[in-house]
Amino acid sequence: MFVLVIGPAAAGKTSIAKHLSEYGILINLDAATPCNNADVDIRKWVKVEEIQEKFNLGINGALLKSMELIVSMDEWICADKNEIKIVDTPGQLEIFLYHNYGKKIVEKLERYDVVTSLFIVDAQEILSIENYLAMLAQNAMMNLKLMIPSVTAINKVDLIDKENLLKYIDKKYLEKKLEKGDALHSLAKSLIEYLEYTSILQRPLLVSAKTGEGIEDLYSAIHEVHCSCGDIS
Ligand SMILES: Nc1nc2c(ncn2[C@@H]2O[C@H](COP(=O)(O)OP(=O)(O)OP(=O)(O)O)[C@@H](O)[C@H]2O)c(=O)[nH]1
Ligand SMILES: [Mg+2]
Repeated sequence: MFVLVIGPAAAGKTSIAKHLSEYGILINLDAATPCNNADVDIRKWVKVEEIQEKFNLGINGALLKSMELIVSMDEWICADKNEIKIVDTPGQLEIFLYHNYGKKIVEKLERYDVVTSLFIVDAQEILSIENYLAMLAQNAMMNLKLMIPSVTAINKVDLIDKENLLKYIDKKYLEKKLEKGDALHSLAKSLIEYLEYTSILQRPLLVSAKTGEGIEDLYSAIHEVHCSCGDIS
């Protein structure tokens, strides 16, 4: 199985990917950031700083161009079906939410093995109902765009008051808070139901790449998806 690690900038994708690579193979698809520990580093073929110069682009344009090049090549794909392949991606979320590169990568990888996504968010950014629900909405959009199973992990829990965060993860608490409301509240409520229906896991996992907290549970969750996708015995 390929695990596409996706999420906003600096959420901790690379740090989590490094932890998970203990269980499999690490592929770095971030052409802007070298990754020494990666088994396959896209920068062997595509470097953002060279693209900037060659095509006279700014950093964001060059990152998008790098994705265009990446989807057009196969050299970086490691196709060993017996391994879990962790694929680290750049923090420019619009690659997946707005452009079609994410879907193209998924379609490419699906020719070799099943693909799931691991959506990483920074716990510090979701410490209000509004922010938490907006994160769920992004997660839902990602699922819609990529149409693959998804696991969500809330990272950097070492930096927050966990009790505070756990309130938002409780469906009953959220529903109560959204009881009397306008169309936006209804949308938010429907979103919770949608995710409950679609997510393999009903709750996002709380992890810390810094302390290692929750990483084993995260691996188990991924492994569960792996088994339910039917490609291991
Ligand atoms: N305290 C704490 N810091 C973390 C944790 N995970 C990552 N960091 C720090 O957050 C920063 C960003 O981590 P990265 O793993 O590079 O995040 P990323 O999502 O790969 O970043 P981009 O690829 O640039 O989008 C680094 O300084 C990490 O050391 C965590 O669980 N706790
Ligand atoms: Mg990274």
